[in-house]
Amino acid sequence: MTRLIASLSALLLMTAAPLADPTADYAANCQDCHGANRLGGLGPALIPETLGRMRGPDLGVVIRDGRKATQMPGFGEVLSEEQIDSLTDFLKQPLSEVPEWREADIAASRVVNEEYEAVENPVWSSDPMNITLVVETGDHHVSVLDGDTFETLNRFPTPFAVHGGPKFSPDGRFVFIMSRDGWVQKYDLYALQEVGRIRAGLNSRNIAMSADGKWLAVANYLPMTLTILSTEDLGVAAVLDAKGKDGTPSRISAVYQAPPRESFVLALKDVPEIWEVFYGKNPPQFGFAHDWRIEGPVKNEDPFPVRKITTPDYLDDFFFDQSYEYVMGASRSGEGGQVIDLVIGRKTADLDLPGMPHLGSGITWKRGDTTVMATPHLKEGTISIIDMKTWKTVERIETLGPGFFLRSHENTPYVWADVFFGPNKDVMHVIDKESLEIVKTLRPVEGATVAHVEFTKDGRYALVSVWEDDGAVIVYDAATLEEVKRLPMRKPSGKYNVWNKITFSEGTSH
Ligand code: DHE
Repeated sequence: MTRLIASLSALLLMTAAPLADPTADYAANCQDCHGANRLGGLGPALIPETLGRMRGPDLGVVIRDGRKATQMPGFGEVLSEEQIDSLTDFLKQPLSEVPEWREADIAASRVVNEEYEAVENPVWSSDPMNITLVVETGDHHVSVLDGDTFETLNRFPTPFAVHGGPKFSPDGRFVFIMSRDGWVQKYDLYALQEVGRIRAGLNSRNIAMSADGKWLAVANYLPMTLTILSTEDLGVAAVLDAKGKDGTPSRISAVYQAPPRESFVLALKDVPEIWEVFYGKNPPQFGFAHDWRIEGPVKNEDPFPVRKITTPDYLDDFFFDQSYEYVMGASRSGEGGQVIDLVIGRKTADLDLPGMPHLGSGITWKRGDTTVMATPHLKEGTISIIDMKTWKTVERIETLGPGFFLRSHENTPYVWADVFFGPNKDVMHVIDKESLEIVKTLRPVEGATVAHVEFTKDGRYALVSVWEDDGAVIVYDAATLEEVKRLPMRKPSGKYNVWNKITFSEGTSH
């Protein structure tokens, strides 16, 4: 009898808590917003390439409780803990097949803002060159700040999970913003209106603007392509497959603009090559070097000829000297790096950079009769200083932990360096550019992550992010290092001043 009762209660329990079937649970609860193929719709893509990069609460917690300030509701009442766990595991699996995402698919995704009206002049009276954008990842918005008064001129929604620096048109009027799901948004800063958006990839890394402002290149992981958009109307100009010289497909880690060369330079994740994609009318004539070649003949009608340079190692994070002849590349293994001369298409030096340098955040300045470059390390509490004539490391500055971003400005004697990782994530070091000494360590909010700095056009003020959901941008006097103002923001990440960006200030990443 007792045994019968036990079996009956077990049966009852099983009926109360249905067996987890993540495919069915996904179809019933998630696919309307996230797409039948998990590649996104109204909601973001639910694939490891995107989810693995997201900071914030665990996936299971988001499924159970929802995501604050978004349309993601909680499913804790609908799904059991077991169902949530198996759904979480299911979403962490890569897609068995990555669908095509070619010109036609990209073009079909384009959304034009029907309400957009172009204006002759800005609808505001601020200095157009001192406009500063703040990407607020807490609720996926961008705030447009007047860089003199720090008033917010507008706050507009972006696609979900913006990553990398927005790119301005050369006149500073339009800005292009990319999300990890491959959406590119065009926004008119004069009209304070979105112009439109397009999905250039399914999982993207970053974007780069051509020197003439005509083209925007989008580096993709999924699929393994470079999408080139016309900035005018977000039309698709080209989709280039990333395949190494021997045909091996590769993810594109990042694309960079090299204005004097009229080219985009690509860092590739899966092949030991650097690519240069030319968009100028007269791409350099090739044929004089030995270890690189053009894929196929360069025809005049080929708008984007590709040059593939073989490198002795996999290099996937770049920094350029101000002339854009030399590219410093960090080794994919995280140990060391190399300097490649883009003119001759060859490695010219090795870099002594252990501890995963984050070259993308590098900055340069004149020190004595040379130019130095500084880079943080993602796995070491150090900032390396490299002489750009000899490529030797001249100093390693010890910090309170590994950092992510560095910033300076031509008009300030200091470099600002965050400590993004570890117990001291709440500090910001201020370093003297001559002595290379830490002159002050700021701790504006005990326990809160403090990261990423941007300067106003004249370098007088430094804007620092308190990278928390109820965060802030703190404005510091860049000379006295005193706090001037605190602007409440939702997990502000990067900040971008129009002037510093369009003039390629040496104190900012390009
Ligand atoms: Fe970034 C810029 C790569 C993780 C915030 N990040 C960049 C750029 C690259 C890059 C190649 C330069 C693009 C540009 O601006 O055109 N980032 C990577 C990674 O490989 C890494 C380590 C792992 C990954 O997720 O792919 C990584 N990045 C992060 C984060 O976790 C950060 C802190 C939070 C987030 O938003 O995802 C982050 N990355 C940023 C920001 C910039 C950026 C804010 C722009 C900095 C700037 O000042 O220009």
